[in-house]
Amino acid sequence: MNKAERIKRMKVPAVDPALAHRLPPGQVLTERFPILHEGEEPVYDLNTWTLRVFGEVEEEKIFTYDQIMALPQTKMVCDIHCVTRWSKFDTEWEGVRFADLLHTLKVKPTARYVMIYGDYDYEANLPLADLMRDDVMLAHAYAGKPLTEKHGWPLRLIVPHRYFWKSVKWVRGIQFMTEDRPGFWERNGFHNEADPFLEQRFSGEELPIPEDEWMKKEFD
Ligand SMILES: Nc1nc2c(c(=O)[nH]1)N[C@H]1C(S)=C(S)[C@@H](COP(=O)(O)O)O[C@H]1N2
Ligand SMILES: [Mo]
Repeated sequence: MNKAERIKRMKVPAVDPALAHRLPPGQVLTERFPILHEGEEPVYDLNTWTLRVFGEVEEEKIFTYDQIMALPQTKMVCDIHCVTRWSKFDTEWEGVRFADLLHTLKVKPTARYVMIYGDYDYEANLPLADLMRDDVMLAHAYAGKPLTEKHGWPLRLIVPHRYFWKSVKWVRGIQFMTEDRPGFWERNGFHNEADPFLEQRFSGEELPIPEDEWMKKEFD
């Protein structure tokens, strides 16, 4: 099948012209929810699950799940954009704003970058300023229900204004840093900033991601 044929066969909703400005360049809208990650899905016991905060903080902290749930809770609706070209509008999340978590910490003024660690051996880097936006949260629920295991239960990051690989699932660690350092995909040819509206997909040459790559993955 040639490329034009393949694209014609993709069952994707047409974008309402009134919403077209919300679809970044080179993206296709989907109503389903693809599942994408490297490696195995972790299995947790909430009684032993922890979130470790370390690096440029006055005091390292280990949060239990109950302590996360006791922080101020926020609901939000946002659009998400994966570098494999799917976008999904109006996704509903509930969790703790990154900024609200930060207010419980004593972050040193030297902290300018953050590494978010997720199981297993996944990490993504972001400037601290990006994480302080109102729409960045550690989510534990999606569409009114607890996150499913495949989507990152019990806790995942949501960074709507960056390609979705920065939205680390199964978050276990947050490291505040003085200097930037590339995460997993950022070391493997993907863009350090990853703004979907600027189409910041790759750091160098385009990587050969087939147009329909995400259609072959699992969906909800
Ligand atoms: N821990 C972890 N988080 C991860 C990944 C991963 O491999 N491991 N993949 C990222 C990528 S590339 C994408 S597109 C999104 C997919 O989230 P979803 O499966 O809920 O759609 O998770 C991101 N978070
Ligand atoms: Mo992705």
